[in-house]
Amino acid sequence: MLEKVLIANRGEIALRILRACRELGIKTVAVHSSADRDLKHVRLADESVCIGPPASKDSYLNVPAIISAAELTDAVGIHPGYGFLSENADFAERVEDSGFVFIGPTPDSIRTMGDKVAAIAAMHEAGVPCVPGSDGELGDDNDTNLKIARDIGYPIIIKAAGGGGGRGMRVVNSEATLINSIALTKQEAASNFGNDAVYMEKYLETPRHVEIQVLSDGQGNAIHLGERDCSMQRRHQKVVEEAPAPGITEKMRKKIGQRCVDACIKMGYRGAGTFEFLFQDDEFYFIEMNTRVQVEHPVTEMITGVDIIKEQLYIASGDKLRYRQSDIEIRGHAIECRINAEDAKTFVPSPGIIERYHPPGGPGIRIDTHIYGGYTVPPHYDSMIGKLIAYGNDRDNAIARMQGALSEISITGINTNIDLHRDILSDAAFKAGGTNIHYLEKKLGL
Ligand code: MV4
Repeated sequence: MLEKVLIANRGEIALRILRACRELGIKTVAVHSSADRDLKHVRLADESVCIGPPASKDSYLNVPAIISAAELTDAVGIHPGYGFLSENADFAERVEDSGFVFIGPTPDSIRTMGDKVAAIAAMHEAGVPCVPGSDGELGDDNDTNLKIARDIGYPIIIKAAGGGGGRGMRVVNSEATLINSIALTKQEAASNFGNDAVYMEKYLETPRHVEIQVLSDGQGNAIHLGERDCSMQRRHQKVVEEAPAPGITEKMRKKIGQRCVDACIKMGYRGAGTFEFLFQDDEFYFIEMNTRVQVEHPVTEMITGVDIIKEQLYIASGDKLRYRQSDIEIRGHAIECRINAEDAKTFVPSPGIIERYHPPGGPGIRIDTHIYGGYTVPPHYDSMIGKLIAYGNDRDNAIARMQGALSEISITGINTNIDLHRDILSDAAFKAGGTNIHYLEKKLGL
């Protein structure tokens, strides 16, 4: 096992990684900005290094400072968490070239999945079902592009190869605006991603966002841990996630899961990963692959009993996968509410001092958070301050436990979205299950 791991992240995920390392007897190095000296994991880590001023670009995105901290502390591995440098292939390469273990996929895999055109081509090759669309990047012949769109059928969506996560997309409803929309999307892509490649897909109007969690050792062994439903979102920010996804049968899970596993083996994928799909009319359509651990990984942990961060550490240390597919059983149901420090009406971040924090408890309740009474939420980073996770024997039980936890939890001094979660958990459509990606924005009147 790796002897010492540098945690190149902050907040709840840094604490989550620290706890996994502690269980495995791995020493930890926290790196933090000057605004983050009081983070819980910084106090708990064996060592800590301040890597720069508050702005992310000067600290959590400062590659030389992070590599130097690893050298200074004799760390063996670097865990990037999510966000920041977690899906930066150049960073992964720098980490490996400096003699450290990158706790994640190979730079090659990260690079391929970062290019959405290349990612879709790889999935096609591996037999993962994709959205009907252009076969690769669009060329500059208008007649050809008009024909591609006509064959797919309107509405279509133009997406930037360098985009993802909702950036660089444009829906086109009819032929009249196609050529102009392609040109506009290309221009934006060039300036935002430094890559003007765009592609076209059938626009699915009422899909759910269902994603498959995988673990793969890069030595020919891979498993899937079932799916998560992340459809409850606002402006591409997930708000509530759950596993398993309502209405997905064991047969559907097995089929799509195996496609993802086959793709991992074919690509020589190493590490944890997530295949994102749109799910509509009982069909899965691949859209993107995430090559990092995700915020919502706990719901999968709760229903499988697999500690995803620990498995990332085992894989990074060179171990073969410790589970076979037949070891994985989906049991019960889990729901996660992302707690954000934000204004309830405007969703504008609401940093400041947390006066009091009363965590909820009881059977099946898990809280992944770094906050404590007296902690100051800094204004420089993402507004998510924690995740409340409820596990139950079935979905109704998980909902009941989450509602209980939401009635107990109290965070004072800052504004949070806890009331929004109380609203969602008592919403009739949410209770029925299977709402699509547009549901929350419509409910909020956006
Ligand atoms: C789509 C789509 C409909 N049809 N692709 C948005 C984020 C990025 N991951 C892909 N996205 C979408 N791609 C086709 N062909 C609708 C979305 C989409 C969406 C997807 C998942 C979760 C939330 C979303 C919100 C708006 C649009």
